[in-house]
Amino acid sequence: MCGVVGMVGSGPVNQSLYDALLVLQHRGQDAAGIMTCDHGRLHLRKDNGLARDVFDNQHMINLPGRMGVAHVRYPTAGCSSSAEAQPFYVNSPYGICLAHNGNLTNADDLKRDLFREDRRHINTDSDSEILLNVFAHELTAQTQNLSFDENDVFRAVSGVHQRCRGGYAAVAMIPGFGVIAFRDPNGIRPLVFGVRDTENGPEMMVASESVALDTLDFDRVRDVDPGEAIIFTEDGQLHTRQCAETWQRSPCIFEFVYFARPDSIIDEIFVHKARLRMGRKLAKKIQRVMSKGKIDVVIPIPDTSRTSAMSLAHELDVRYTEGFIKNRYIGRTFIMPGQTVRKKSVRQKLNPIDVEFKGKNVLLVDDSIVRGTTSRQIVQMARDAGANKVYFASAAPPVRYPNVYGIDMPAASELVAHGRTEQEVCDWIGADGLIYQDLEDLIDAVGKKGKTQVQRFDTSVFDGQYVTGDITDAYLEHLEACRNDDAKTTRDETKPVTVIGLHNDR
Ligand code: PIN
Repeated sequence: MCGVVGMVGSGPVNQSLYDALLVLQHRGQDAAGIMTCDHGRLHLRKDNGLARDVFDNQHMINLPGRMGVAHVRYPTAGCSSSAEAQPFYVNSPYGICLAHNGNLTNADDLKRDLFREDRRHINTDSDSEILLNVFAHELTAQTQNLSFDENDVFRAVSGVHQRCRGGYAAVAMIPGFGVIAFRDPNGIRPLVFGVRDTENGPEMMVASESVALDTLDFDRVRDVDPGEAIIFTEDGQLHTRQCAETWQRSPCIFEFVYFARPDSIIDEIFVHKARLRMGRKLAKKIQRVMSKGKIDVVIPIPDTSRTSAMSLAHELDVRYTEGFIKNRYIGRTFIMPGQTVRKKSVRQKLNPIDVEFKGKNVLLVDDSIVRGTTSRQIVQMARDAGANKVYFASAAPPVRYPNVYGIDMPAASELVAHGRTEQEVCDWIGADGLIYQDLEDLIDAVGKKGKTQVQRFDTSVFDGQYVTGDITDAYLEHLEACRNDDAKTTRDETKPVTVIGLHNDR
């Protein structure tokens, strides 16, 4: 998952972009980048690491200008070298830079077409570079001479929609023109924009999550519609247009389960409230499947699940307490010569408060169970702390299928619920009972039909139904081969930092 921001200001935008990245940091901790434009000259700083480590005072001084785009990365497609940090830049036409959240599901075909038909070289494994080049090519195709305007840009975005498949929320910038933002025709990844008044005039910002607008005192105007493009021109005009022939609002439901900050609003749905409703729905299920009085205390697994665990406990009328303390300061793992890296244990991140477990029947609540490895260790920690019975509740249904739209999830074979029944997962994590949210309840909790503008959620990780309709078994097999742990290890060990030269897959 990644976070994107774009801004046109009435003064320098570097500080606001940086501040926005800090509140979007939960969307990606792997790399950060800011590109600004000052008097037609682009300035870039990007590197691997957290935003607070990537930018120092001198970098900020070197990012002048009244418009810019920024990005925090969580690797999905491609790898995690600093050369693949974003924004990306291409010099023709006009000079365009772009930052992207999502994943293109036809990236291989696009890459081949870009080379064979458009004569464009892609120098990384990142699908964001592909998206940028498709956009650049489409803009070239729209413009006959030096001048261009927003109509050309909107037509270029239409061209992107016709060629690209998958999930994408992108921000781009063209020197002397402005900032452009667009969202895929299914609106899988979030994108929202707002305005703020300053003594020097109005400013406009577009970001992955509304929390970035809130904390910087922008008034949220609305979500960018699926398929829509918006333009903030350098001189402060706003242009919007629907660029897709057909579109539907079908956001990824996992944003609500876990990824988005609870204080964000996505497609007019308050994430915090959606999580409260998840807890209430789950409580109702627990009442249906478990006899009363079996649970003494509800304990959340920090942090995301707190909201739903709280409403769940309230609905069950069972005591809620914190039982695990999370260490906020997880340090680096130092690699000593001749030693292999030991994965940090869950125990180093979470420590139980024994008195809350001793002799009690506890219900642990988490937002989801993905690999199950953490859940298993936590169940054991609860037992070691003296719990009598350890029940486990997941605010999301079993995750059985991989995500193809930009959430960095393991290969299907590494998902604990893939090919296992709920009872088998329960046995695997070692719990005395496991209660999963039903998918219908999750959908109702996030956005009941008719009560929101959402036509359909992307629930593919739970039911294998991919909203773009283009996901074949062959694609999933390819993904399995790229994503499983063995493949990752080999790739990380053999991959050069910068990829130069021709690729074989053309
Ligand atoms: C972690 C949120 N959440 C915890 C992410 C663990 C799955 N895991 C998904 C549960 S936090 S496992 O709240 O943001 O800190 O099933 O893969 O073991």
